[in-house]
Amino acid sequence: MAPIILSIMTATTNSIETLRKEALETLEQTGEAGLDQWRAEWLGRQDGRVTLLLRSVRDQPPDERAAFGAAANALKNDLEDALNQRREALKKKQLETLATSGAIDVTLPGRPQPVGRFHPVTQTLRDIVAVFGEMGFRVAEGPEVEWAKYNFDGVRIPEDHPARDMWDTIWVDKEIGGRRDMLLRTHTSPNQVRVMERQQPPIRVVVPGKCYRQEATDATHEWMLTQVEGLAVDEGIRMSDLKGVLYEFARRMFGQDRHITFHHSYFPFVEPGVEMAVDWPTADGGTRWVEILGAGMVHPEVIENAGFDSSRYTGFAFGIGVERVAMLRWGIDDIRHFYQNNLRFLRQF
Ligand code: FA5
Repeated sequence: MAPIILSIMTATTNSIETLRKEALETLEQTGEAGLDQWRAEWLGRQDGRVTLLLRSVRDQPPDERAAFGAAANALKNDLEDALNQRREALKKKQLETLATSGAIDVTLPGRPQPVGRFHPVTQTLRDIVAVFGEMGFRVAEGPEVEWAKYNFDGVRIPEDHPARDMWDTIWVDKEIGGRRDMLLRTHTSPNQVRVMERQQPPIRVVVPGKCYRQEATDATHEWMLTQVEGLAVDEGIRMSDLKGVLYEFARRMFGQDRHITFHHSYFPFVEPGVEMAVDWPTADGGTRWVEILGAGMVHPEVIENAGFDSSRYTGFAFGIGVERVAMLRWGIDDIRHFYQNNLRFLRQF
């Protein structure tokens, strides 16, 4: 090493060019395995030849120092670039040799990278929420494990009301004194109460989420289902507003040619109550109505319970069955496909 250091100490800009030549020539002859060693010899942090050269700048005569420093720095950068290029070139050559020697069959199809995607029900849920978002509805959320006070009492389904039979409930707690309090929500309607508890009119929200019912499953019924609750409360809200909003939703979701129908229905927390159905093509070429949501004008008592004056404020509410919407959208004939985790089914969406 000693003679090299000596020669560097006395190096001039000219001898920098000599060094460059030597470094590049040896690099050209260095194979993959020797590249690290080449790097250590020329660019090593401690005693690489170019490092020492850079360190010797201060020993140059003052009027040569600037030019010398610049040339030495340029050399360092050039050698780093050359090293990277050499690495790339060697790698490329290696691949080419592998390919032409037959060790790799370049005509084989590549291995597909599996791409994740949203479950069809999640996709539909997001689209529904987006449609209402465009109409000025904000998104709120509520718990899946719910109190009877919100799931039933708050929406006018008292303990002894026959309407409680409408939802066969999955209870979470034990019966205490003939009463149970904690359950898996059977619908998203408890959020009507929860939202009105924390917000003053004007209210315009949608509340998406899972619901659970002790239900015998069939082609259109699951025991776990997804709903999107909608609630609008303000001065002067009328039934025509509800119909207009739901009609617009159906148009945006299913396209212009889909027909919808409203017919009267009973829910204790609305008056009047309706169900909305969409026409669904049947196998024999006809159509039938498929109910996708329940809705109605919020019952004045629910408004009063929330502490609002029902002579001033009116509202509408709806609860959309998301699986049913997804079924209509893609022509799926059995709701049970969604939750059987069959990837051949799920990958289609
Ligand atoms: C309700 O759950 C009411 N909370 C809806 C409502 C909200 C009415 C606000 C008025 C005002 P219903 O049980 O009909 O109503 O369910 C609403 C929708 O959820 C149905 O139209 C249907 O699309 C879907 N649905 C109900 N039960 C099931 C089930 N077992 N499997 C799949 N989807 C279901």
